[in-house]
Amino acid sequence: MKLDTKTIAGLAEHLENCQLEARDTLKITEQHPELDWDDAYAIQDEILRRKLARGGRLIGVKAGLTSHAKMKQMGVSTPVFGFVMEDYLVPDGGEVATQALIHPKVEPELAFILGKPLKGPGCHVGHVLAATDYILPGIEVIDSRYRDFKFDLKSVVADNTSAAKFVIGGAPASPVGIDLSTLGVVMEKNGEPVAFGAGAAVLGNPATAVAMLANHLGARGQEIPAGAIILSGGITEAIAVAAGDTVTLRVHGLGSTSLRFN
Ligand code: OOG
Ligand code: MG
Repeated sequence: MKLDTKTIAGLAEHLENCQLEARDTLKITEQHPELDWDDAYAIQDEILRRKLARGGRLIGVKAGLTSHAKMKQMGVSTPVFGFVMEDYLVPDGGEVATQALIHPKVEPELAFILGKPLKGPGCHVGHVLAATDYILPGIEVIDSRYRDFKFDLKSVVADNTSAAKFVIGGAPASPVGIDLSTLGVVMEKNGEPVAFGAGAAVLGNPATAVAMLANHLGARGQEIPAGAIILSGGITEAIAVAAGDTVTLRVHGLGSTSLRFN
């Protein structure tokens, strides 16, 4: 750790206020170039602590930058991990208030819902499939608090990996017996297909991203509890949206989920 507790608390407060007030900020590494990975996750943890202290409920975790399309779009090279709160979840077919966001983008993802807890280290795809109750289509709405969505990995980790809103829905299915690599996804904006892919875009198999997430948390003494929702990461690059847009994600054999920006 390079930053002291007071600086970490101050940066967490700043980033969370940007989220709550829908205003952007400069990358925090500009002011604190010495910031390391532990500092970045400590800032993220402090944002979570603030939300829990106000009565917020943690309902899941997310992996991000798990596909080459996303890494290329953002100019980075390793996955990152974050959390999602109950008030990030939009009902299937529901509305998102665009005014409460800075510059939202949508990503097609697979959501894993755990029936059993998952704990690293040593977690692999087999453990993930055995612990997963069902998978579902999920659309993540990301909204980096950084100006023009420009960041480096440590800044985006501190900003809880741009997490803002998400929707899940469709037809739940056990992942056992489904080839997650060839599972096809189509994301539509206002009825037009705008992004296509298959599960393999995410580290060869989205369950690998979930295993990495469990190992990341395990290294920090945490487990992913039963019932948690896990977003495994965008399969394609993220698509910008504006008020008036409707976005639908169709996943082969798993139905569809959608949301609308008002
Ligand atoms: C970081 C979060 C990326 C994903 O699924 O790849 C992410 C960002 O691109 O703002 O959630
Ligand atoms: Mg995502």
